[in-house]
Amino acid sequence: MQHHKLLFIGPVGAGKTSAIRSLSEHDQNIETEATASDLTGLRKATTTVAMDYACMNLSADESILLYGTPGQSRFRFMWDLLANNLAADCAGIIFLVDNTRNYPMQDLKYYAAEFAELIARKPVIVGVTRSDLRAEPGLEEYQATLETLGIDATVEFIDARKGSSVLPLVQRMLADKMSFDGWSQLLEDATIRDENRVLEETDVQPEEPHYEVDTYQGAEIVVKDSIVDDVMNFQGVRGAALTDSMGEVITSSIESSEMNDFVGFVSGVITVFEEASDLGQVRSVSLKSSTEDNVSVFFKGDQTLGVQTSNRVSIRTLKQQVDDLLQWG
Ligand SMILES: Nc1nc2c(ncn2[C@@H]2O[C@H](COP(=O)(O)OP(=O)(O)OP(=O)(O)O)[C@@H](O)[C@H]2O)c(=O)[nH]1
Ligand SMILES: [Mg+2]
Repeated sequence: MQHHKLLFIGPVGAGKTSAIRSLSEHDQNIETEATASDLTGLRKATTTVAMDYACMNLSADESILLYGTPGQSRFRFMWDLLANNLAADCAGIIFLVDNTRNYPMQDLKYYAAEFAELIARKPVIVGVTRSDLRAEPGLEEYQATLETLGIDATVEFIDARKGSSVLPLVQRMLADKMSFDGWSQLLEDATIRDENRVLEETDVQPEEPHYEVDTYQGAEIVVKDSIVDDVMNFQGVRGAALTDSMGEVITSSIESSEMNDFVGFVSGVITVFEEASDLGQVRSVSLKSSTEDNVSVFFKGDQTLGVQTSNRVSIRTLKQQVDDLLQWG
């Protein structure tokens, strides 16, 4: 029996689980979905915590194994396991990107960097989902970003909920590596499954979480001022300050002017840190105090977010919460 593996990667909610589900008989899949209790929950009810797996048995001697990564970076230990172990010998990567996220080009760059080693060795096809909800950015912008990343991949709009939309990507990736030639029958079957699913879904209306789709702001990241209010809602946060590239405070809920100045100062010296330490791009700096509050400073594009917390709050938890906020903009 010859197994051909494909790995689905991409950000939260891009449709990796949906795509794998759409290609297979659902009851035979392995999914590790958990209720999304964090910000992801605004966009969809569940998120993958470990991996997706499904097998397409095509003939007595050929099958396709589909592996999906979790999108959330807190589960990145699984990225490593999938990329270097379970799917290290995959025939190709299907890279899904959600067109309605705030910074899809940033998503592309982020996951391209995280899976750089595998991407360098394998063919990649990029599928952009949810373009029915927002048409911008267009395919040319993805193509241009891929070029700057040095990735030679085709990009197309797909609907990850529909097997008939996902299957052509699989076919393109694998057809010339396989002796299987029943692709048109597979496509017909997938189309019928899609239609049946639409009928089932109109029978039972699932409670979809709702969120507004903003208009596309372009590739440049701008953290919204409201992030300061959002951070203030986290447990143990005493204050937060957002500064610009010059270290000037844009907005702050921290009263102490020394602390505000300090956040601005860190944003100014971080490039020096980066060069002197040879650590590459620094994402955050945390100062832990044994008696007083802790201060964590996060860098995103040209802006810097400083957060003052009670020293009872774990810096790791705070980082995760802020990472989520910054990713969703
Ligand atoms: N409107 C629309 N919805 C889509 C499209 N593609 C996928 N979806 C929906 O988007 C959501 C994608 O969710 P998942 O498949 O769980 O995404 P995922 O990439 O596995 O996410 P994580 O496991 O959290 O990383 C589902 O609610 C799909 O129904 C599309 O093209 N258009
Ligand atoms: Mg998933």
